[in-house]
Amino acid sequence: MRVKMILPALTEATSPFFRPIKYSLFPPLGLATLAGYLDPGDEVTLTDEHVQKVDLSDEPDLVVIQVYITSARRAYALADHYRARGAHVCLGGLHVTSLPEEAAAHADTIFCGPGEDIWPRFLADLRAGRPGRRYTSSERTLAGLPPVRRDLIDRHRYLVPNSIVVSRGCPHVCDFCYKEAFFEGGKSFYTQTVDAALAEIDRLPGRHLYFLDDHLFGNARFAGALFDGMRGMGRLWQAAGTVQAVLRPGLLEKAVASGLRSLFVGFETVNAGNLAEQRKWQNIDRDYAQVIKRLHDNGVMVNGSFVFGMDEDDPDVFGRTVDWAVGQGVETATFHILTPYPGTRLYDRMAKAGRLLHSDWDRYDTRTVVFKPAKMTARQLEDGYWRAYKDFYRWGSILRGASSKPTLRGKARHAAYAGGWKKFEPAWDMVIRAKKAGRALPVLESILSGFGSEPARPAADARTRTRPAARSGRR
Ligand code: B12
Ligand code: SF4
Repeated sequence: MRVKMILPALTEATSPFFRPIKYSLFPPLGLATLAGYLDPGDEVTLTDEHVQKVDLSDEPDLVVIQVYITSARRAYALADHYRARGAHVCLGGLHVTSLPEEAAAHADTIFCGPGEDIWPRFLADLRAGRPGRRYTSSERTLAGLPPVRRDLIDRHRYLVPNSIVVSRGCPHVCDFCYKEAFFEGGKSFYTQTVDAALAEIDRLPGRHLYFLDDHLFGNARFAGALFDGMRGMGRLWQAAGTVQAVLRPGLLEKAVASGLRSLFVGFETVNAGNLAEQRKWQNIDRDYAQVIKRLHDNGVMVNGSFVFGMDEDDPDVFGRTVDWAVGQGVETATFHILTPYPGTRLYDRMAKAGRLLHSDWDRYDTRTVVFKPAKMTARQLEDGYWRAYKDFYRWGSILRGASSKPTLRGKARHAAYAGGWKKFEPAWDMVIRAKKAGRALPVLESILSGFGSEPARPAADARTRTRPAARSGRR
């Protein structure tokens, strides 16, 4: 069987005017996972449109497309194209799960939820000549997961080719998150066995790993055993974690001993009122400054994630957030505009209140305001979001953040890492366009390895302990 797997790109990722670095970070892990279930005799290709052109002139038997909200329009166009050419077209992923009827109009078969149970079931039905129209996941396990087909990925196109997930979902229930809708009808947080996860890590070449798990630390027993098992493997790794997980005694130390060097932390907001509104219970009353101090004391760089536009946010929120993050010595920050994804509680709440501005999914990209904010105008929110990026990454802020590091090397590394992401975008652009993203990996590895070897003891005066109510942020 000739199988074509496609991760379609949203328009801006293929635009000659937009920076492609974000889209050249990670390979399409979801599709490579599904490819593991195909037969050895199947002829399979995997195209990631963020980094490659899709050849539309071929005639595959089966087309498998992963649909995110922002790439839905493109995904449907590709699906229509291949159906017209006689292929059996499968659509799955987050957006299909949120809006199955919309997707079904463009597919022969749709898939709701994670693929590990329904995808092999569909393949068996297809080979038996009776493929269904819709498959909905209910059995949630990663037991017996075949090895991810990394051989289908052109590693050199990506800055971080070794992305990996060893769990699915998350134990929390934040209102704005995709996960409750996606995992409906079964478990919404589960892990591989520690042995299987270690075996997957062992298969990855090089040193650097990026765990894309929603909450790698979510099951403390699993995470602790995983980190113990990784000790001595010589890995350097990055991941996402929650405020709560960082504060849990012992786990962070194990992570660091196994090679953790940078953590994406979902602070989300500097207003405690917002946390309750978004049911982000796990962050309420946590000492956010203590989280950053603990990470820095352990030599871990912080990528702080913040969401703007929650109902307690007023036009001052941008300045307050940036000021707080810079003052804490946060190395990099990711800002988002609150975006109500279909299927989430937030979406239902906004829809009921008549606050949604439109359903143009292309613009549900966390950079565009798609709802009426409570305490500012949509324009103020969008302008403030862009200003936050500009203010956080201006040299003055980078140097102020760097000055919170106690040693000269620490200061230099802060400036190199923070400046490297944002200030040298034209250089990244050239590297990526020359299809040499993989060549930048050793640079990233050397910055990360230098970081861990020298825990950055915080300067006492640079950090005042703050609680979310006063001036902090999420996961
Ligand atoms: C890595 C990542 C990226 C990477 C790369 C994406 C990639 N190469 O796949 C980059 C940086 C490019 C990216 C960009 C964006 N992302 Co992103 N990203 C992720 C992240 C952290 C991990 C994805 C992943 O690899 N998961 C692991 C694999 C194994 O799971 P999976 O891909 O979901 O695949 C499984 C199932 O979905 C299913 N499945 C998927 N497709 C199909 C198809 C078929 C036929 C079948 C049977 C099953 C199936 O089976 C797979 C195995 O279980 C997720 C968070 C998350 N937990 O998903 C956010 C996430 C997907 N991103 C999100 C968003 C909003 C974006 C952006 C719009 C903006 C932004 N602010 O980041 C852009 C644009 C994306 C686009 N192209 O349209 C949202 C999506 C919301 C939505 N409803 O679509 C998420 C969920 C983050 C969040 N919590 O809000 N992202
Ligand atoms: S902690 Fe993160 S992944 Fe978990 S439900 Fe909240 S936003 Fe989603």
